[in-house]
Amino acid sequence: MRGADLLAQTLANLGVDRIFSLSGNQIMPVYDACIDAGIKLVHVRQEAAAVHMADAWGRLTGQPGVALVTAGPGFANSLTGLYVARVSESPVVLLSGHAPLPQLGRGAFQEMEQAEMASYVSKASWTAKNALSLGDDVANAFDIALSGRPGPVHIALPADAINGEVDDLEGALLQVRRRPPSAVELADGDLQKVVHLLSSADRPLILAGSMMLRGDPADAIRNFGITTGIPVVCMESPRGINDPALGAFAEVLASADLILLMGKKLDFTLQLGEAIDPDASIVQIDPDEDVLKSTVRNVGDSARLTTFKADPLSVVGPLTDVATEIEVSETEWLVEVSSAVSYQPDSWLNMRAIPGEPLCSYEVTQAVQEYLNGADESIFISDGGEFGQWAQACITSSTRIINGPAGSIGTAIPFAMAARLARPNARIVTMLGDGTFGFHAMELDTAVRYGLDFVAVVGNDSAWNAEYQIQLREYGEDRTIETELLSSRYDQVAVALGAHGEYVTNADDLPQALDRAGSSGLPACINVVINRDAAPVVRRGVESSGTSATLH
Ligand SMILES: Cc1ncc(C[n+]2csc(CCOP(=O)(O)OP(=O)(O)O)c2C)c(N)n1
Repeated sequence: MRGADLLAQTLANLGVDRIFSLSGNQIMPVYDACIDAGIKLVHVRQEAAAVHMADAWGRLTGQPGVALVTAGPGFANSLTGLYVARVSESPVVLLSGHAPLPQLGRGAFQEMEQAEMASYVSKASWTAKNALSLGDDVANAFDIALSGRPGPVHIALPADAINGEVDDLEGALLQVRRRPPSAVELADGDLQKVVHLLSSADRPLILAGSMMLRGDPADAIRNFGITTGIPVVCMESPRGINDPALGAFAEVLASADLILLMGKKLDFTLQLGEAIDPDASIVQIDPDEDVLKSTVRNVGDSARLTTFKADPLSVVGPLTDVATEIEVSETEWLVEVSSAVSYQPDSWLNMRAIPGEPLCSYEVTQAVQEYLNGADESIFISDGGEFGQWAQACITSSTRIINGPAGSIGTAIPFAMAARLARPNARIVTMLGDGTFGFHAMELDTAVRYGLDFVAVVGNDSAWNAEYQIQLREYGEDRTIETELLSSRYDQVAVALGAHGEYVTNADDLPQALDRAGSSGLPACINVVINRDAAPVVRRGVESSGTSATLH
């Protein structure tokens, strides 16, 4: 047996039944080993898509998604995926082929400092030493990906290691060691201290970061909010406090007198702390020393800041138990925060296109919402530019995936494919801009080959509108440059790849197009001709849409 067999069997023992991959001669032994290990491969059309799929798998299942790419260029293509997973706090294990160790420094084929490159966008990365180390390498990668703040881990697999002889595979598998769980909990006194701080505040607010938004942690943090009567706001958008999905949240944030950051970074999404009242107390529970240090840099080492290095995932349960002592009542503050977060301007209701004219983004979201409402289980995936902002602002679904604080466009189609594998019965809709569709449009071919159906609604405004809007706003109408696209028939691209296509130019036709797309049993692209609407800005008393000055 080979190192590749030890690797694949270890993955199987860890519960992996599927790897997202793009082939290359450096990793073909692993493909071969997957046959006997009973692991299926999903072979994509560009490496970043494999990592995006692993990322969505990680977010939806709570277990690391595994991606496998070849050395050199294959690995380099996967880096964006690692970055997105890192910033979205999603557990991923990336395996990449690598030149044989004895050839390093001698001009080997696709020789590259892969582990070093990945170190900037992953929790950990290393090059495997030999065939026998591969079992421990993979087990270690899983444990690191899942510990503390979840994230991606990379292992480079030298050709001599994956082809190296493993005499006793069973014995080697028995030797594979898992790290004992290393969650850092809070001492009883500290739990009491946090609860005391919360109960002494008049307008406390709990902010949860990406790691707390999915699966069991999401239920636990919600339960903590219900037990304490303290509003919980989940933040995962690169627009931060200006995320239109959070309504007029920025207004109430500024009047909170205590903020509890649960796995939430005090970073650009909170305007490096500027969005918080300078007199408000800040309590942060976070597993990462670096995150806590950066909070100190942003707030200053002042008496108003209390930090705890601990796992919010492990702390939230015990904190809830201690907090049952707090007297809970439906406070005015809770109502104030809830109504701010759910606020949408009335003017949106009038956003309807004249028949025959391009649709408004808002009315597209309303039809999609109706369609999602018709299913018991739904997954909504939002991606890209101004259209994506409208989608996030207006659509609710039992599960939502967005590209996260990284603000990286292009993930939607790979995310939707992985969502179908993770949730066979869910109704899956993704909304993305026409520019964004171009990143991984060819993955519709992958989706057809693997029978992964979902509905992709492409808002076609023939522009990279988010950037076009910046040009309009910052430089003027006569200084827009190179942000226009063609009004291409992306639906026909889908059909050419064996998927389902719909072309919609009229709002009345959208509901039937969604039904046809959903019941086609194929991946589907609905190409909807829309206006160049600026992203929504939600300010109470300001009854208009426009573009907020945020990152793109
Ligand atoms: C990987 C990556 N490249 C570029 C950007 C910058 N960017 C953000 S939105 C956007 C335009 C998106 O255009 P489109 O998908 O057509 O959506 P629209 O804004 O037109 O609704 C661009 C280029 C980014 N965020 N991520």
